Amino acid sequence: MEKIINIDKAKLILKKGDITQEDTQAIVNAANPTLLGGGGVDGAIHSKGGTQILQECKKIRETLYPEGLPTGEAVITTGGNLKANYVIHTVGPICEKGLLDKDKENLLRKAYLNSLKLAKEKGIKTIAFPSISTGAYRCPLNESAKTALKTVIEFLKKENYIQEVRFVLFTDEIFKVYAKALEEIDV
Ligand code: AR6
Repeated sequence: MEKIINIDKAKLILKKGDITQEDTQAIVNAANPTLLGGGGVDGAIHSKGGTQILQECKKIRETLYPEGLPTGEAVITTGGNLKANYVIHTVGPICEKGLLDKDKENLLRKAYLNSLKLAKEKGIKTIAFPSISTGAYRCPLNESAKTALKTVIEFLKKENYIQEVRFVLFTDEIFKVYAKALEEIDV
């Protein structure tokens, strides 16, 4: 299951898969403010990536973010034992009532955008994202998919640095929602 479109010179790819297996230069982690791990994609990245990632996250907490990483911000560590060289850790919003209101939408947008900006700063040209905030953080899949895709497409249209962005979606159902959302967006 894969869908590929061109945005100027870059490729935008939707695929079904496990993000810990991706060979992009960076993969993005849907973390929480502690940066110390958790369930879902965060748990999978830490367990497959090994302890080096956690050590670096602890360092970041001690130095840059003693009170935790604020929602919408992003930080980078190496990829440990993963194929990817780097992991970009970001925190999406929590949608308590399953609603993506304007504030939450803006925070979700920031999580994608700050991850892309950080990738560019570090010279990363290929990056893979999971569907941030749509698991444990309970944001609605369809609206979150649209926000995610629009944010990435806008960035790729403005910037020529990043060559490939992959959305790595964990189930058939999530893949289908993203594929439909992409069809509904004016690219
Ligand atoms: N590859 C790709 N996608 C995955 C994988 C994987 N290996 N595993 C799960 N997903 P979630 P959130 C999908 O809950 O909603 C953690 O405990 C999953 O199906 O991982 O941002 C953190 O520590 C869903 O579509 O992240 C935080 O506390 C998507 O990844 C909290 O969860 C996001 O689900 C963050 O919640």
